[in-house]
Amino acid sequence: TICNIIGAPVEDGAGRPGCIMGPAAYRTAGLAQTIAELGHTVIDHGDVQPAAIAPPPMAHPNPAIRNLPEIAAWTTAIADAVWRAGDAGLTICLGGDHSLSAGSLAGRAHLCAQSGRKLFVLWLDAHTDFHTLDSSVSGNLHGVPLAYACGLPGFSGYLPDLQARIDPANVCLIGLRSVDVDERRAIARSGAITHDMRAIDEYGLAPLLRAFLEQVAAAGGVLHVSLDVDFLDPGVAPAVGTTVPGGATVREAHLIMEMLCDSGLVGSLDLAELNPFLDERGRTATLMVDLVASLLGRRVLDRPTRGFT
Ligand code: DIR
Ligand code: MN
Ligand code: MN
Ligand code: MN
Repeated sequence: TICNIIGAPVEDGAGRPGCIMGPAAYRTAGLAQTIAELGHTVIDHGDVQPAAIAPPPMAHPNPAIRNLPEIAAWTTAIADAVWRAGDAGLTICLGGDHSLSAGSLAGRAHLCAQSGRKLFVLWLDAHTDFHTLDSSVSGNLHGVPLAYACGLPGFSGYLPDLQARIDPANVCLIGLRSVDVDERRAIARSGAITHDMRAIDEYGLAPLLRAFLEQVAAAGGVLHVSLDVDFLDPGVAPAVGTTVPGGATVREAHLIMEMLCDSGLVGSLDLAELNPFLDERGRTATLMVDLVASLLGRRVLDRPTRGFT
């Protein structure tokens, strides 16, 4: 498999600095070597450069909103890089805060609209990131990318217009444990599939994920996976600005990655929100690289798989 790596060192969408160092931390943790050792071809496209921000900055009626022109420039640049990488193999975006996914989802949706393949999204996050510019309370734009990519109202004129939007019915969110009031209403109304931590505790991850993967396969779809570091429990993944207790375990996260690999359905992956400044000796970056290895076929014992062979 050809693995396209795209660095997206955006940090303007997060509440504090540090995500700018994310791509460098993944490279330092040996991401490319790890993927190559599994027998794949790595193409590292380097880091995306946003175009210069055109003054005057666009003002938004919600006074909380921060860094909107910056995120607009990043969204355009990341969408373009993802689109140019094409839809062969696997494209991995190294964040950068989760606002990077506004661009990666827009780029993937554009590719799928051109190829006629149906795009599905697996959102692994403590949060829904389903705010609009009007509903955001924090004003941090890492809270809006999924709503933007699904075409919710109010983004036009502020973030780039979408070539194609994602159908919320094709989105599955897993790991939820911090959802703001307006997001909760909007995600319920959208028709997206939502599994909070309680659902994982009650049923286990495997049946929840299996049902969604069967839906993707039945539709002949391709899957975009967006992995926020805070999906994981802060005890094992401390390097993120918005830790929420009670997250996924190391084994749960590996199980997801192995099942995704076995499905053969994944076309793209975001690694979002890593803040290496908050880490202890790179342990979070190292765990994330190990999870990518499980997605790309690393196994304890031989098992049959349909993906990334
Ligand atoms: C919160 C936190 N809902 C916000 N969102 C985060 O800022 O809108 N998403 N951290 O990953
Ligand atoms: Mn997120
Ligand atoms: Mn999150
Ligand atoms: Mn949020």
